[in-house]
Amino acid sequence: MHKVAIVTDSTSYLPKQLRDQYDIKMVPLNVIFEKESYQEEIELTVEDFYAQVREGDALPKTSQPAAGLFVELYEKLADEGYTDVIVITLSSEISGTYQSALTAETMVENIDVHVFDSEISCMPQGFFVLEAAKMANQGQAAKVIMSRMTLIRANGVPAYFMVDDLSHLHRGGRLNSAQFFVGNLLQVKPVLHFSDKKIVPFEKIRTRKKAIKRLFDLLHEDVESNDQVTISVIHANREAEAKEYAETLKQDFPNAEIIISYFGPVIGTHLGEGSIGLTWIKQ
Ligand code: MYR
Repeated sequence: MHKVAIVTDSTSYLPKQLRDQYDIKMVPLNVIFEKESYQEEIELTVEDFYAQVREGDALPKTSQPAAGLFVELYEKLADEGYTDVIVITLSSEISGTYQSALTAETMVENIDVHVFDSEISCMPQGFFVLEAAKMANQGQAAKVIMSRMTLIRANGVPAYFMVDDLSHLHRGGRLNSAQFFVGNLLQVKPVLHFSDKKIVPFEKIRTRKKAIKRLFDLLHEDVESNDQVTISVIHANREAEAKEYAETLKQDFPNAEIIISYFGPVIGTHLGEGSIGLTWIKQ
């Protein structure tokens, strides 16, 4: 008889209440201020992170979880009677987290480890995690869950985001097509998305207001007002603004489930405060 555990890294930023509801385990990435390293969500809250960035002189850096952290978790899960563990990570092209989870797989023997590259991050990654957790709770086998996630990934999960200040992404080296922005790095509020596991510009836009409007236009172009869809507004320390967008979405898409999520410390390090994202998945 199989028993499948679902693990996400911290960057899916699934609201804790959802993680508890579906018994989803979480392995944190790290934020490093000066030489001090903090596990996000565990040792560093979102509020403290943005406050510290605003007050401090030095900008933070990030790092993947050590393989040892995954090994500890795999062993604990095996002791608890799990036969399989599915680990869903952020894109392997922007973080070594996927590699850490894979390396750890070679160090354990008493549980079957399946590592899934979401090829994205944040709430779109969270959609994979939620789907996997629901299936695991229904007693589905790991192979079936992995096939389902592979299919969802092949169909694509739309996700677009805008940043207030491109210099964070530029500094962290996570933005492809730097050429696109040469000469006007600070003047544009680009809409970005993922392609081939990497962050690439979608459209160059001049103002924050227009960039956010474009995110919503993209949603309206893809989703009919009566569709059964889950939509997530993702914000970097802009909760009130995100709530307003969620209210509008409730009216525009009466059958939709709306989830407000956030860019936490690790992703916030690379996007900067004020970033807004929109992602959706049809049911
Ligand atoms: C690490 O140090 O391993 C973590 C690196 C994280 C890079 C994050 C880049 C921004 C991702 C934005 C995702 C937006 C999804 C809607």
